[in-house]
Amino acid sequence: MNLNKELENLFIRVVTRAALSAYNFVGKKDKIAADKAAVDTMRSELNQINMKGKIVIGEGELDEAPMLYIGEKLGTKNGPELDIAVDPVEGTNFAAYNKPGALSVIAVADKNNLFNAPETYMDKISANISETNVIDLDFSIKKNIHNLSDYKNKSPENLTACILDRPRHKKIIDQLKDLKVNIKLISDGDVCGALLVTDEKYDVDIFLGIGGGPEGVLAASALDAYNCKFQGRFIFDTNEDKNRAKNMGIVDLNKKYNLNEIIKGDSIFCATGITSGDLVSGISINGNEFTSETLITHKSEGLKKRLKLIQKF
Ligand code: VTB
Repeated sequence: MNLNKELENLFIRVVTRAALSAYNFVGKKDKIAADKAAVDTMRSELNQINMKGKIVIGEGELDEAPMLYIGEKLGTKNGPELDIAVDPVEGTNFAAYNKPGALSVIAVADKNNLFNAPETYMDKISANISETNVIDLDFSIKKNIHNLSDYKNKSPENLTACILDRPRHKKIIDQLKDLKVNIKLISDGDVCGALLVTDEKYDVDIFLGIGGGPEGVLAASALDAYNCKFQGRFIFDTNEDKNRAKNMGIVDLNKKYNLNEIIKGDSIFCATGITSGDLVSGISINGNEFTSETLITHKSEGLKKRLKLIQKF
């Protein structure tokens, strides 16, 4: 097993430092600058880790951000071969406009254990359930809600669904309303949205809808540690998307992926708050020290915790 306890601290440091770099651009109305700051810091921090790391989920193409690109090799080359998924600033709008919920996120697994996903949209569903066939991307909204209602022994009026506030979700939202399900609309940040099912304190029973594919893979790695269910199906609209997917080895473009086809074996997931949100608090600065909060999961260790750190610059 390659993912030892020592690596936890190293990856916490990567996202903590990336969040601190992005924090300098909070409220400056410049998404690209915030992203670039986090990307540059992530790259230099990752390069100091004793590993043969490869980015399998990067960012960039969709919003032309400065990127840690898919296939990029990182680390000192002395150490385990690892697959790395990053979203240096998840919720660049949140950071740029000083809104709650901007995160710096990373997920790491052994080589070939993390899905190599193209930069495209993904239809997603997640819930905190242990049985199969309760929720499914191929079920109607009505069936998913009724199954969930039976499973949780809660009437639909007492269920809450989280979904990105987008015109493309109008039909789903209308169906949820008809079923009298409570709706938590989020403007961005669906890594966090998908993870709100993990703990009853967030009062979210199901996460649904179409968001970024990379964000889906990142969320899946944390949901695995929480033993939650997740399914995703990539959406390839253009021929360019389809060709890119084929070049990445995706044969069946309509395939529905279950969680353990996206992330296998052990994994570490870390998300540090840039601005405070539902999952974690953001960076705060006091003199020559800064405080950060990171949600960390490590599947094989059964680790799921929030870690507050006060560090010198
Ligand atoms: C989501 C969300 C991101 O993009 O994936 C969303 O997690 C989906 O894309 O924070 P659209 O905005 O195009 O609908 C973000 O909101 C921004 O990357």
